[in-house]
Amino acid sequence: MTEIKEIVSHFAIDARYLMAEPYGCGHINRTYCVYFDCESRPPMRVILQKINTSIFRDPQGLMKNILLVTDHIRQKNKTSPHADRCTLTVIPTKDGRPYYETETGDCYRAYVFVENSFSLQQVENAAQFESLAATFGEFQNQLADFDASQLSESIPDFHNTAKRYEAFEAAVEANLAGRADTVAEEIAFAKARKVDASRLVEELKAGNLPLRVTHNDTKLNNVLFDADSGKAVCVIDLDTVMPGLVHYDFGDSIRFGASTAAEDEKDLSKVSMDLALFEAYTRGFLASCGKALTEKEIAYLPFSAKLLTYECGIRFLTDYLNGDTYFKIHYPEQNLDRCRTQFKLVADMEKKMAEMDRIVKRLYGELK
Ligand code: ADP
Ligand code: GN1
Ligand code: MG
Repeated sequence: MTEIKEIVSHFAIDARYLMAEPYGCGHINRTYCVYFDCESRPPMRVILQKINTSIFRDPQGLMKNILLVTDHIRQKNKTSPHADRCTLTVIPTKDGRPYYETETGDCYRAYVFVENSFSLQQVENAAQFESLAATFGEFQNQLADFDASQLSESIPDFHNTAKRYEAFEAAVEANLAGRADTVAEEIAFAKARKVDASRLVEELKAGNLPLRVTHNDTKLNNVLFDADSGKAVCVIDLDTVMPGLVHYDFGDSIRFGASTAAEDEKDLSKVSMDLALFEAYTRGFLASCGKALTEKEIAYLPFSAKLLTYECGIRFLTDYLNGDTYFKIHYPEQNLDRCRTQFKLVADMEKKMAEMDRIVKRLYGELK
């Protein structure tokens, strides 16, 4: 990876380059772990990311958001025992910029590697998931006094499910990859739930739900866990921190983390929403930020799990119909497999919605 060696030479890293390897399981940016010899053992590591600029069209605005948010969170955590590792640290370029742009317009950024931590692709036990929830709830608290007007919208209408639905219908119509006939069942499933798509958007428009500063991509692997305590310590992947509803964060965590199977599992009999995990997440989330939420926000938490799963399902299906231009794929049908797991989860949540409501009500009641 000689190209990587050249790219990292532009960052303010005072150590000798050793090697680089692709890293992590993100669907959007290209992530590398880069090793440096700095006379310490083991070698120092840095996270280098090629920003996906066809998705994030304003890398300058994006990096400004990340610097503002990480500075804010660092201030809040000054006295925490994890102060140095509770948020991302951007490594500037040698000329003091937050990212490096090559002559051909590729944009790279570097982060301090959070050592002695791990990320998970699947929850191993309920305590882990509760800890994830507490950390995202705390993230929400820490941003409560952040001035949202400073943030640029890194992806406009990111969780506007009504617009996501329109994009899905347009993709069916355009049928760019000639695949629409082969996914008639999935298209019908999505269309049958059209009414759900606009529910939260309408409540927001009517002023019934408050706009907050939210993460918007709260999947399990966007948090680092501390290797010693096993607790979630550092929220990462801050590309989509923007004004949003608390439901986007709650719902997306459930979508990914409370599933009994991988996001691209082919055997749908393995896919369901685990109620014990739903309960653990709700407990952790309400304990950390529940008191700051309105009754109406609380009431929509169970629905938000279904909505965010549905939204992600239609996004995967839209991308499959468009010929896989948005999410990174590792084999041709992966977006379709992802869509199917999401829709299986939606159907399962519909069956379990009354129980999810009871869990939220009970845990919220215990808070008061
Ligand atoms: P994407 O936007 O493509 O999802 P992420 O920012 O989530 O990319 O990074 C991908 C993965 O890289 C994460 O899931 C995590 O495993 C790892 N990672 C990212 N930043 C760090 C960091 N600062 N320290 C350690 N690991 C990291
Ligand atoms: C993407 O970047 P990553 O892999 O953490 C996507 C999320 C989806 C998720 C589905 C910027 O998240 O919105 O929910 O894939 N991020 C973006 O797994 O589109
Ligand atoms: Mg990620």
